[in-house]
Amino acid sequence: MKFNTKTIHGGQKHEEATGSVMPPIFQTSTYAQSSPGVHKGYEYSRGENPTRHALENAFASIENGTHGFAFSSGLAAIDCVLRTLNPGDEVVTGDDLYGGTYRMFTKMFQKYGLKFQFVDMNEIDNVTNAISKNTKLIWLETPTNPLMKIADIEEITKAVKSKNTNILVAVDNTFATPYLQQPLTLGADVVMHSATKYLGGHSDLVMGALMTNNAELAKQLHFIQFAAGAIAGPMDSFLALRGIKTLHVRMQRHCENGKAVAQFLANHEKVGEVYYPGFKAHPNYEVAKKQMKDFGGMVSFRLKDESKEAAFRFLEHIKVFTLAESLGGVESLANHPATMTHASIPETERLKNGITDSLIRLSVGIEDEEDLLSDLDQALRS
Ligand code: P1T
Repeated sequence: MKFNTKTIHGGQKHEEATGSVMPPIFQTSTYAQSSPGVHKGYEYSRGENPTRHALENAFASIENGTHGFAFSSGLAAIDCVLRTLNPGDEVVTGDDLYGGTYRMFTKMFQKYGLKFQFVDMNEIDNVTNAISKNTKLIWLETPTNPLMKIADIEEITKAVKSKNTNILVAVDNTFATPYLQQPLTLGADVVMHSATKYLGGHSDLVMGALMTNNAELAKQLHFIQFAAGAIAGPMDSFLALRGIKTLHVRMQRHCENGKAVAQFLANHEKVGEVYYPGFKAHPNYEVAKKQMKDFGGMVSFRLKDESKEAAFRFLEHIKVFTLAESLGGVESLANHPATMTHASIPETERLKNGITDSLIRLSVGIEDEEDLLSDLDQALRS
């Protein structure tokens, strides 16, 4: 199956009892047994639930994986991958990450003896030079949140595996989605999503996903999902499955509108730097072009007036865009990373990496381009 067909049919089958085209919402915690241990494959919904199972099959299919797992949030999915490690193990990751991921690495797992190195993934040598005999995991986010840096998944994976085939490469594919890039096909071992974002697509659920084609790793992830318990519920699983079925058409429009917004901002007299991997001037444009089908719907920028007041004035005047955390829904959102999504990063780290008060991040939705551009223009002139 090709990708657009997969989003609708991949890993899916009609429900057997009635032919129901969509899986029913099996809103149950438990399942009747005829004798102790004798059941129909389902014992307790933390372990298995048919609606979640249908979604997990779809998750696996769209990322070209053999196994998919649905969690109660994106962070719960990241937590699951990190729990495969042991005290003393090391992780090499990027210097621009979602604030919650950074917080989990530094505030949750560091105290259990994991060590994290944050490097600029632009240069593959930065990654390989950070590898020690204790390195067990490379955590890539590409494009990064919020500075839209691009890491070369295929080349980094090759370089890492040539040093040590046992090091796992994980990719947070939230910003790109499998419509734009498929990390497992590029050699990665596991893909993670905040399915809260583009996979769900409608800002109506919080969910995480893991996909892999490594059967041994899948066994570990499944055990942790069951034993730690951060599973996605049946209703949310149904919503996410419905969302995935339109991923390709939504992404196409997100990309078109993202391009229009990026170009509009780049030509606007009030706007300074624009961060968008589809610009030839982007430092990783060539990698983005090679690795991604298009450039997505996320755009970050700075105002020429770099004061916090100017950024806040813009964000208080947008009308079609909504000022809110999150991204990837059909509606356009704007975010101030320094005070919202990335506030958990210590100020000195934030500033060193470029998350200043003048930085604004847009999640460009699928509304009419004209309405989006005129809204931005009036807010920029406010
Ligand atoms: O919010 P949650 O579903 O737990 O996912 C966490 C997460 C992980 N990875 C990336 C790249 C993310 O962007 C996120 C969540 N991000 C936001 C809420 C945000 O507005 O950036």
